[in-house]
Amino acid sequence: MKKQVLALAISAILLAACGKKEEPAPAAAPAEPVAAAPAAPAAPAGPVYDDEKVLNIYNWPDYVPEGMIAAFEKESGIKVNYDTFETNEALHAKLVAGNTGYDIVVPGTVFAKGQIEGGLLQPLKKEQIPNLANMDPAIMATLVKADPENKHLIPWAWGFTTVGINKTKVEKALGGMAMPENAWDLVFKPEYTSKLKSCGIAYLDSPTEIIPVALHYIGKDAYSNDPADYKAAGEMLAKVRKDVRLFSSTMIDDIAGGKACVAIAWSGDVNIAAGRAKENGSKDVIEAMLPSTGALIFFDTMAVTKDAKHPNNAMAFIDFYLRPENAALMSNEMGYPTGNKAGVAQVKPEIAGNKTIFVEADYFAKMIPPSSFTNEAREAMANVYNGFKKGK
Ligand code: SPD
Repeated sequence: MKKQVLALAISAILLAACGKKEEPAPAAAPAEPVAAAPAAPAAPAGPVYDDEKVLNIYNWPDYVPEGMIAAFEKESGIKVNYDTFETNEALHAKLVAGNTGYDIVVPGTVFAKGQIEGGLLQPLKKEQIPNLANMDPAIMATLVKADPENKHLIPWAWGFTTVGINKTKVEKALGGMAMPENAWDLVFKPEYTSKLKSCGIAYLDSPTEIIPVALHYIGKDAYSNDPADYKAAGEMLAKVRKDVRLFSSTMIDDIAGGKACVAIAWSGDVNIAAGRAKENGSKDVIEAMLPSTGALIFFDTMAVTKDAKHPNNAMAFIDFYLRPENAALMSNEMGYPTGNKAGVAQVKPEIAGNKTIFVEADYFAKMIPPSSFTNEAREAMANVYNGFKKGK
């Protein structure tokens, strides 16, 4: 309720600032259409579907609320084939190879910029996505760097790459040693990693997940294009390699199941792990950290492939996903913030109040905003990462 009052207050301020007054809506539409002005394409009366009632979606694992796909299938009569990929690199390779067979894909904006420029994604038919109006304009504005004019991408969710810990186990493994002020020390500083290796250190298994946060840790630009910076990141990482137990992109069970007590992981996945551990009867405290030097923000976005066979079904699904109640489900069940302004009002108070999901403005200001990688930077990152992983 508080949020609604706030939203009303904000729109009142905006209206006042524009010098506009709200006009009462007309009681009824005119019986006969008045001469139509050639304006924006008219929105169809309802969803438009392709003849073949199929939709192929390619998304990250553990990223869709239970029952959401089934609800869309029931309502639309469309059969959804839902596959998952674990890294942006894997999705990118498929898109570059072409003929993916997928209609909707969910790249991070860090990769999507190049995919748009390379013609791998098609513009959205916005007239078929009326619920686009529910998106937060501030969030849409952040995508413009990757997608000028917001033609191709709509956020699925956003979150941040951070340090996730099983606090109970970490405190035990550290013995009397105090927790560091900067949580990144737990995964990058030998003083800590040498102790935490006993309960398990896990890293996300992808160059573009690890190298940017390593660069940030050593004081470099997380999206640097300077080869000397990559070399320095590799040198820092080499010092902790022997302490890293596993590389994984499906970290939820690794953390919840006790294979890792500390991980470089995605915020929402750590929150899911905390819930799963509880469900399994564990009393351990699992937390997504807010490192003092900031965490790396990401946006995962829905996009339609250039050769999608079911583009209309794709638009219909996107519109369905953008309903406020569905957007709210994403945050309530998956622990990732939605960029859907209308949906935020329906998020449960305990989720809306969780600072590791909806981070507070002062921490948000410290975070590392998303950018994008050039092909050269990606190659350099892959070389450093592969050397690190092999222990060379
Ligand atoms: N449970 C899967 C969450 C997907 C997160 N995508 C992260 C992309 C970060 N670059």
